[in-house]
Amino acid sequence: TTPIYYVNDRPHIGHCYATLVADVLARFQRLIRGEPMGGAAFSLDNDVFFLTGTDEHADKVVTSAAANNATPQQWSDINAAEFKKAFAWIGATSDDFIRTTEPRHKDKVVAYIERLMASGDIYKGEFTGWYDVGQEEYLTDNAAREHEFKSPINKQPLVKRTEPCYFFRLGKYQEALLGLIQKADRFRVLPDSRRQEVLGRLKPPAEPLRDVPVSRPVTDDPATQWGIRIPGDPAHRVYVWIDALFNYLSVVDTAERRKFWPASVHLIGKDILWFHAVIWPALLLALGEELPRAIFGTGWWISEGQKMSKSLGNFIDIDTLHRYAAWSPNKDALPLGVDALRWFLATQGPLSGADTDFSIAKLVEVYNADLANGVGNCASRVGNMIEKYFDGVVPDPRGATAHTPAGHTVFDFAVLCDRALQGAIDALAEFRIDAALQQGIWLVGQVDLFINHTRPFTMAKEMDKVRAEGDSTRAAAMREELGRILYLCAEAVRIASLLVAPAMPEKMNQLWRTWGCLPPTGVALADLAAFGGSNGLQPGAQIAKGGILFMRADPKVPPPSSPV
Ligand code: ME8
Repeated sequence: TTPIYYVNDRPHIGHCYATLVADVLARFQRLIRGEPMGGAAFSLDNDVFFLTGTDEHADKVVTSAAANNATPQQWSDINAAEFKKAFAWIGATSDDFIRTTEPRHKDKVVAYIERLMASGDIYKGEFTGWYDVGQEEYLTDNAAREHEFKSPINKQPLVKRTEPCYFFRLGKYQEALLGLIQKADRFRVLPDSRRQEVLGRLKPPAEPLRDVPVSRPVTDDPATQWGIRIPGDPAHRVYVWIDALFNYLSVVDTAERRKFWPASVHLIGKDILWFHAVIWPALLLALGEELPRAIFGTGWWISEGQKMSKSLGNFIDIDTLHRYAAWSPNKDALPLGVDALRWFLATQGPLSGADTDFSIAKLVEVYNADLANGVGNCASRVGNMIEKYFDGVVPDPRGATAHTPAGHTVFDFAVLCDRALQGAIDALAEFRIDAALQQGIWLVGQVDLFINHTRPFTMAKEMDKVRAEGDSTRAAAMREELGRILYLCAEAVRIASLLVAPAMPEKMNQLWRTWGCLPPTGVALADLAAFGGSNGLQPGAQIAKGGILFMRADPKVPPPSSPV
């Protein structure tokens, strides 16, 4: 799952990033299971269920709707459509898109609240506290003091509020949560830095968890009337965060989809870690539901060295992303493309570490290194040599999977490909999509190294010379060796292409079509990636002349204009 996004505004790079990370993960998992084209059709037998959506009952949706002369529902409709469009453009293969204003969600939320009221985990009381209006959340007294009564996020002053209110007995679950997070088997908080962050707030000497408000009052002010009503008490509505967290369960809480719970992972940004690593699992414990297997908190994108802000003019919104993808980094007008952007975001993003700077210079650098000079160049070199020296017919390695270039150690591609595949799978177990994708680039690097050591183009020239001199036996032997080398290269590139495809599905499809090696549906990754196996490149098969995958960026071409 991804976070569900507030619809007060249009999507930006942060939203696209969170959904992209989930998409790469979903595509990888489908590929592992043998659904390489993934996401085209939703099937209930498909173990991957990828959920995204929008969080619509926020007060800031009411505010921005009013500022735009729209009702909250109209404004939500407009922006939810923008999110759907943005995610379709970025190529997200989500299986469902939940909007919290949909009856299928609202009805379930009411039922969950009723259950929690019946069990006594939700009760009525009165609340006074420091409220962060921008974040729509209360801070603890300590946290408010620590931040000098200003929002830690947007630095606006906190507001002191008192209100009758429904509470959730969070305190009751502190010990259970602490145990679960420490044990990290049924419920993992990842990466470890995020886990430590949560543990620090759960373990003594941290102040004991207080029960948390789960409602907001409803008054005559229309601004307070947006949201799901507390069952049996229409003077209160469900706090937007509680409403939102329930989306993960409400969507799959049907007879056909129940098997998808518990979620494998909630991918979130670090800003919403507390809600996901503490409040949400406590609610689930109270409901007697299983906990998600993992929460993974990513860092944030910043832009050209600074926090993104509209006033600084460095805000990377969806239109800016469109412009970057449409920009051609060379004079041949081949645009950078969505796949290159996906690659950059997925491999260079703030997945598990510090906040990461988005800069055009870095985008171009990575594009050249990994794509134009990496996968693209290697695939085209190998394809062109097979075209030139073997009329585009895949040469026969006669069972060989390894070759030792003169004066070098052996290149055993069966072993190298296996290592890359295993590396990717291991990385995915920790949700490290960046490291998983890099395995494909590493493998391409091995092929490049192999080409540099074996110099097939020089070999081809020598072969022609030997043949011209009349030594046809030697020429034939050379041709066989050349064919073996090129087969090893091509087959390794094919396997590398599988490992980068979750980030670059369009471009790798283009390669697979020209090489005639489109992965058949229903074959698991382990079989697809078996070197020289029945799903591999077949000796004797014809490969077509390929178009260019990625055209090298020309440093003389000016970068696209600044974000705003
Ligand atoms: O918090 N870099 O929604 P939201 C990376 N509705 N990721 C970013 C980012 C940035 N600069 N800015 C935002 C909410 N994000 C709630 C969530 S979930 C039950 C409810 C990502 O629209 C990040 O993952 O403010 C953040 O958590 C998410 O967008 C949601 O942003």
